[in-house]
Amino acid sequence: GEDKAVFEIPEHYYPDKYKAVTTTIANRFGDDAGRTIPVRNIALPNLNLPMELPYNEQFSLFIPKHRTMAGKLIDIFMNMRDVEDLQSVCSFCQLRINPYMFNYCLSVAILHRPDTKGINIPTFAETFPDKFMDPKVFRKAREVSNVVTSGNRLPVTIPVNYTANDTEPEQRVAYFREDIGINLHHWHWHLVYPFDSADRSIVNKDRRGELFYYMHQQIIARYNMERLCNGLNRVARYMNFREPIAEGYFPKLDSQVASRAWPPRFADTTIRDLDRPVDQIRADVSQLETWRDRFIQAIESLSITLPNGRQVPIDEERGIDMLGNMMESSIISPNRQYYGDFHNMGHVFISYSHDPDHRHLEQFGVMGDSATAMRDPVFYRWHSYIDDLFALYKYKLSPYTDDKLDFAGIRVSSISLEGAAGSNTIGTFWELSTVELGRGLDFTPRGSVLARFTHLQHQEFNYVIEVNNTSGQGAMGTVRIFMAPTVNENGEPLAFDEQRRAMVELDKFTTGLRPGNNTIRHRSLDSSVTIPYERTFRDQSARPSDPGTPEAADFDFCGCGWPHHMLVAKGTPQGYPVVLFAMVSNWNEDRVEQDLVGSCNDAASYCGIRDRKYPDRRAMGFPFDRPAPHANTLSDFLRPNMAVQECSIRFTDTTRPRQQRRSNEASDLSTASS
Ligand code: CUO
Repeated sequence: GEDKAVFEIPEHYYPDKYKAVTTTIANRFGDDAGRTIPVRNIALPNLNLPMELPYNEQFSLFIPKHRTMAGKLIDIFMNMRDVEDLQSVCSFCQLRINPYMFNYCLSVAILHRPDTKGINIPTFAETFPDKFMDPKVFRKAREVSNVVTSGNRLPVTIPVNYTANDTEPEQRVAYFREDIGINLHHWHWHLVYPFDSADRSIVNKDRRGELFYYMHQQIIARYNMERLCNGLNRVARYMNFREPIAEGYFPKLDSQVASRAWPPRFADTTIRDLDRPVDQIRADVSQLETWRDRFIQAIESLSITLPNGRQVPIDEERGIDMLGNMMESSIISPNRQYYGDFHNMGHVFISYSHDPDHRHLEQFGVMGDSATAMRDPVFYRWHSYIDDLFALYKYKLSPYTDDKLDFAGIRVSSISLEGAAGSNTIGTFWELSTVELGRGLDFTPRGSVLARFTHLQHQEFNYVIEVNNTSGQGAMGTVRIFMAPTVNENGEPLAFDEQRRAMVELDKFTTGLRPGNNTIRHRSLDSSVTIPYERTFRDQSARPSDPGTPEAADFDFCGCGWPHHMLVAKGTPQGYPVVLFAMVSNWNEDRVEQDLVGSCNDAASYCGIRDRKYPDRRAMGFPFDRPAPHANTLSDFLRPNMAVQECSIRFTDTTRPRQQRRSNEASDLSTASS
C-alpha cells in the first residue's frame, strides 16, 4: 500500500543534529519499503519565521504569534509550484517545524490547493491521538506493540469516565465533552474555516462568520439538551470576567510532542492580566471588556465603525455574517483594530488562567486548542455567552412575516418517527468501538494498534412526514427538521422564546411534492448535520480504493460534520420528552444555484460545502433564529406547512459492541419500513 512507500530525501534537508542519524532514519523505514520516491531538490523558501516556534512546544491558533507563523507557513505551502515541490518542502519541514503547526498548515494547504485533491491526510485522531485519549492507553499500546506481532494484537481499552468521579456533577456530561468524534468535528471545522491566513481567499468563504455563529450556537443547544437529560441546569454564561470560574478541569492528557501533561485549571480560578513574553502576549482583562462593550454598541446602534471612522449600517442580509467575523474575530472582520479579537482572546485568557505570567513555565490548557477545547466545561460557558451576544442582534430583527414562513398550497399534516425502539421513540445506549492508533504512535515495531472506546449511540429511525399539496401542480420543498426539549430544569413547559433557542437541527433536505398526498420517508442516517462513523474516524477499509478519484478526495477531506453517533441526546431511562418539528418551506425561495458534483455535501448544515456557497438562502437556523414575540408556545408559532410531534428518547444502560449492533439494526429497520 501507499503508506509503505519511502521518501528519499536530499541529504542537506536533514537538520545538523540529525546528520549522523540520517542513515538510521532511512533504514528505520527500510523494512516496510515497497517503493522509493525521490524527493525533488529545490531552492527552499525562507522558513525562519515558522521555525521560531520550538519543535517540542504546544501550538495554538488562538495565540497571535503562533497564528502569524502558521499564516506564513500556509502561504509557503499554498505557493509551491506543484505537488512535488510541496512534497519537497514538507520533507524539509518535517524535522524542523513544530509538528502540530506543521500538521495544521499542511492540512489547510491540502484542503485549499486545487492540485491536492487526491492526497490522503490521516485523521487527526491517528496523527495526534494524545489530544483525544487517556495517556494510559499509549503506555499499554506500547507494551502491546512490543510484545505481540501486528495481526494478533488485541485492542487497548480506553476507560469510561476517567477524568473525574461522581462527586463532580459536571462529570455527568463528560461523555459528550470528551467524545472523540465531537472533538474531531470541532477541530475539523476550524481547519475548514481558519480565521487567519496571508491568503484572504482561504478565510473569506461564503457566510463563514454566520456559520461560526450557527455551528457554535448548535453546540450549545445540543449540550444544554444533554445537560437537561442528566439532571443538570442549562449552562451558565461566563460573562463576568472578574469572578472566578467555578468549574475546574483536569484533562489527563499528555502531549507526546511536548512530553508533558496538559495543565489543569483548579475550581474557582479567576482569569488575570496576561504577560507572557515567551508567547509575545500582553493583554489586560479590561481589553476583553472594552471589545465586548464595542460589540454590544454596534448591535445597539445597528452600525459598525470602520477603520476610517465611517459608520456603516448593519443590514439584515449580511449582518450576522459581519458580526460573526467581528466577534471571532477573523481577518475579514470589518475593523479588527477597534472590535478586537474577543472570542479568540477569551480562549487565551482562560487557557492561561493557571499561569498568566509564565512564572511556572506552564503552557496553555485545553481551551487553547480547537482539538481539545470542547473537553472543558468552561468552553460551553464561554460559548454560551458568545451566543447570547449574537442573540442580542437577532432580537433587533423584526419577526418573520407570513410570506417568509408560509408555503401556499402546502400543508404538513404530520411528522412521526418509526424505528426499532417503537413509534415516536428513539432508543439510546452505549457502544463500544475501535479506532486505529497505529500512525500517530512512534513505536517500534510499527503496525496496527487498536484502541477501544465507549461512546453514546442511538438506534436508527425514519422520519415519516405527510404532506398535502393542494396547489394543483408539482412543487419543490425544503424539509427542515428540529428537535427541542419541552420542559425546563423544574419540569415546567418551556416558553416559546426559550424553546426556539434550544432547537437542535437534525436534518434538512429537498423534496419533490406531487399534487395530492405525499408520504416522505427519510432515514436518520442521511442527516445533513452528521457524517457517518466511518468518516469521523476515517476507517481506512471504507476508503475508495482508487486514489485520485472524486470519491477518494471527498473521503479524505470531508471530515467536518457532527459525528453521527451523537445525533440525538442521551435521553433518560424513563424516556426523555422532546418535541420533533418539521417545516416544508418553498424551495424557490431557499435554493442556491450551483453545481454540487464531486463536492462533499452531506454534512452541510454545520459545515457548508467545500468550495461552494452555503446551500440554503435562508438565515442559518431558520425559522427559529429570530424571535416571534406574538408566540407564547410552539403551537402559537405553527403554520399549515409545519407540524410537531411529542417524542421520547429512552436510554438503556447497556454497552454493545459496534459490529453486533450494526447487523441487528439493519434487520430491525427493514422490518420497520416494510
Ligand atoms: Cu470553536 Cu471557540 O470557536 O472554539
